[in-house]
Amino acid sequence: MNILVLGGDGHLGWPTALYLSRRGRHVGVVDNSARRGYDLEMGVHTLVPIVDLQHRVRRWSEVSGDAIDVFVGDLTDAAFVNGTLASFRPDAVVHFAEQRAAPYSMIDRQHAVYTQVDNVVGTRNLLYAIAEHDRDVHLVKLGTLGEYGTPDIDIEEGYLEITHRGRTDILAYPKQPGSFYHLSKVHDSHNIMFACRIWGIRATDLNQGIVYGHETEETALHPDLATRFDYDSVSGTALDRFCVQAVTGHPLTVYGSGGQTRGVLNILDTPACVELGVLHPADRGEFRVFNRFTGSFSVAQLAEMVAAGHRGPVTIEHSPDPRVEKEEHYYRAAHTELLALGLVPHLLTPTVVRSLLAVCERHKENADVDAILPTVQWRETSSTLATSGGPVRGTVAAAEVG
Ligand code: USQ
Repeated sequence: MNILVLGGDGHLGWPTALYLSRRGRHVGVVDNSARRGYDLEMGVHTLVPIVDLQHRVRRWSEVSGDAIDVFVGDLTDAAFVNGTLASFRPDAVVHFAEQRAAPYSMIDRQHAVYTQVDNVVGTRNLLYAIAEHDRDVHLVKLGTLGEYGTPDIDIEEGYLEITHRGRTDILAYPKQPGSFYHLSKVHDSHNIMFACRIWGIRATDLNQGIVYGHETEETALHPDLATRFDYDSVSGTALDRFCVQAVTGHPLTVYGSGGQTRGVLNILDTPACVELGVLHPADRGEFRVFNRFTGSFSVAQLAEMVAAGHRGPVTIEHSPDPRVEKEEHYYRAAHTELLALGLVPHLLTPTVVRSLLAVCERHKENADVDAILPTVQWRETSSTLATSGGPVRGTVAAAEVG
């Protein structure tokens, strides 16, 4: 089976590529190094060092004996997308290649536009390429649980049965996303659903919660196979950030009351969910949505778990929330489809938090505590970061991957 992993140099794309390769799939990785470019732009870096894509792939081939094909290019370049599909001939395309940090998309107008153009145009080029190349190709797309927001009713998997004035239909679940990034995923969902309907292509949207953790069986085989670990205020997510804050003696940065509740997922379950989606493809014309998370926690609970798991003293600090979001709310989201396909989840336990703290402890000399406090304010229409010059499309791809 040929599987093309778009964004295969990123935090989750890389471990997914290795996981699929180790299980005998022929894997191709597409990337333009945009993720590495955001670090350069923001002046931050991954806690755990990573080597460049070509070195990673060569190391994987030595360690496993399996080759991974590399395609360097940008999904907003339609000719590149068409050419890559024609030459690799995938059975499935796994699409991680999007700007995925909510704070990055809220820096200013330029970053909001970049995020939405990059994500939405890239995905639309991909839909056209699949429709023109081979409509049997199964698109497995990384969506987000954040598309739904935090409604005061249960969240379903993609669709909701609605009865209105005596008539009933099953419609796309209402969306109330919380950032221009999350909105870009909503726009993608609409485009994919439409493409499935008009061209009869097949797609699975994996609406993923917040991923925590760092190592997978494959990335642990050699230090050069490590994936990135973000802890800065733009790209780091709550639990990973709290662990780095604890080991560096920084107070844990809970925004507002900390009652914001989210679905979370162990990094070990990310590639497993992707593989389940690939092995059980959607039907032709079907746009299928799976909610991908294995437990839900409030931000305050995550902070308390880190404080309890760390050997030294930890302070939890509640600062005004830089985002516009409900700080206390109802949250219950369905997530049965992947379990029904056979997912055996790795749950968030005190042992898992301690192992995450141990990774942070090992690499804490790399941590830059100046990168921890939030700099992006949702209520403002620009910020001091706007002087950074903006996203650096293309330049890093040439320097680091070429
Ligand atoms: N938060 C804090 N303190 C921090 C960082 C975050 O209290 O230091 C809070 C935020 O205000 C928010 C919650 O923690 O209420 C989650 O924020 P996050 O930065 O951990 O995650 P988020 O911005 O929601 O985005 C992440 C990924 C994104 C993915 C999403 C899934 O970056 O790609 O789509 O999780 S979900 O949250 O379900 O939308």
